Amino acid sequence: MRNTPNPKLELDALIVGAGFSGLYMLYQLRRMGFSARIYEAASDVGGTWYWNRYPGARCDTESAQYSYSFSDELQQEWSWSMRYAGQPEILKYLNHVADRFDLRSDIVFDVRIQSAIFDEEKNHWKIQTSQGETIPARFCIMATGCLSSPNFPKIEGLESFAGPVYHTGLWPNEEIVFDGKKVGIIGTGSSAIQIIPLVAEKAEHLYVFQRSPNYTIPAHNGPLDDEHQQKIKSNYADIRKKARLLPAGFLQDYNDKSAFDLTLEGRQREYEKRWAHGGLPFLASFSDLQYNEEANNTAGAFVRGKIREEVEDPKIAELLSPETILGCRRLCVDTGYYETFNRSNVSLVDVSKSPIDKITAEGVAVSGKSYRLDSLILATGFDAMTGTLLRIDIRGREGNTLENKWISGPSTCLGLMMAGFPNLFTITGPGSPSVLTNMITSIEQHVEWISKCLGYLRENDIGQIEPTVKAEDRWVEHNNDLAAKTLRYKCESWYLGSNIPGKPKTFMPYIGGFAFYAEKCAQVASAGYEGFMLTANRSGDKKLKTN
Ligand code: N01
Repeated sequence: MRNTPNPKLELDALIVGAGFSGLYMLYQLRRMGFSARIYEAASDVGGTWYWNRYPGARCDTESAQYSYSFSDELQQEWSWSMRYAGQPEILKYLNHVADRFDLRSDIVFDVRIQSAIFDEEKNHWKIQTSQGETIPARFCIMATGCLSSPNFPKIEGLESFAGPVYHTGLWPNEEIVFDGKKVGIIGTGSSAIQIIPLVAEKAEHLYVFQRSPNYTIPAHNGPLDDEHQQKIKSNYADIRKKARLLPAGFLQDYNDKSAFDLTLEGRQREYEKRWAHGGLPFLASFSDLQYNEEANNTAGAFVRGKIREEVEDPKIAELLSPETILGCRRLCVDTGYYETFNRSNVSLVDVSKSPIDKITAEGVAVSGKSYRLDSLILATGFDAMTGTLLRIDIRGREGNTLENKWISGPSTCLGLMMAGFPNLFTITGPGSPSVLTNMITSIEQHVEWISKCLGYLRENDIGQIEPTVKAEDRWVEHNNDLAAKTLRYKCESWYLGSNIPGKPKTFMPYIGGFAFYAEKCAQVASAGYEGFMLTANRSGDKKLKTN
């Protein structure tokens, strides 16, 4: 069943965003006969994978698992070319999904949602677009992604730079030529670690302005051969099922031993094995790496040893070596990062002790020294998890704003809904496992929970759902307690909002693991949405559409 494009008619659900979450949400709601439409600020589908098209952008979760599981036909017919897919291939996949399930006819592109205001009398959300339209919808579903508001650093003179400035999270849809250019890059997080080796191959000179070094594990990326793909495809059901029972929602080799169950040699062997395998499973080398600082130090020391082996100049190796807790900040995965610093056309500029003074028309000034540049890349991250939601003027009951509710940090029930904001859902919102898991596993779980919930409301003639303040407070407290027991709480990171000046310090993603979380969500639903207030439809309320 299709929507009418008439913006004045009340939709059952308006979905914001056409990335992995929004596309699957639309697919599910349509199947259930609801009227639903996506509004998307970009000109096409893709979400994160639409905007982050910088050279080297690549997913660091293996392709076979970083993909939808909801349609066996889809997972059987699609073949990934590489162990870790690059951004162009992931975008192609999402375009394929949109076409295969004929989703585009219910997506409005190039329109940004500016506000969502709950109308208590009419029991619907009034959602205003950048085109000046106001669309009424019973449910508003924020599929806005966790990392979709780029962070532009407040450095004096940034706007005065004469050459082009690119942010990795807003990369232009055209080839950018760095050949023969003097290029500067600010930042050394996951995005920078991916783009640096590629720009270094082209630029006359690349200056990397590093405030803090990060740990990165080699990807050892390579083509996926047919035999391996067939093996995965014939075991897909089992792989997905097992992944959902694990904390990261991702099937990998977890070691349940402590780092101190082994001798120094045994431990080194385990780390060498993991280093040779590559990628994020390095963090699963031992069960106590995220809880015991001493155990964690053994992993950090191992990686620092690798940096010293790979980087020829000991001073540069030292600067690239973090002394922090491994995995406290998001662990990075790279292809050729450390050896890039052996190139004669790459300079590492330490801005840890003395920050960038200013940016001028000619370049970047640090400690009184000027670096002349033709182009500048900002790999300075995102206002993660809350930034995009707060950019929309969201007002719930009695006109209360989300901004005001979250003034001391985000609070949600299960990362899915907020007290005072009835019928408003967030997919992978703060308080959900999201960025600490395979995003696709988490997205599918959220979409399925929300779809079932809407089905339940329709069947039972319920007009509103909203968490109680008590249930929300309990969830926030539970996550804070868990987070405080882990080492992730012990450093400045975007998980805590520390990368954005003035952002309240709260551990935003849910840290209790995907399996526990999904079980909890299922229990809540099967107990008739325990912790949520359900209000019957009033006589004048529009009935939700049925198949
Ligand atoms: O952003 P970041 P990102 N002066 O916030 C520096 C996901 N992701 O885009 O660390 C100087 O990690 C800042 O320095 P510091 C992944 O979840 C996934 O790289 O604050 N430097 C830091 O080095 C990831 O974690 C994939 O001292 C300044 C950098 O900018 C998340 O996205 C690929 C500065 C920001 O690093 C974000 O990664 C890419 C200043 N004023 C991203 N301001 C894959 O799947 C900021 N910095 C592989």
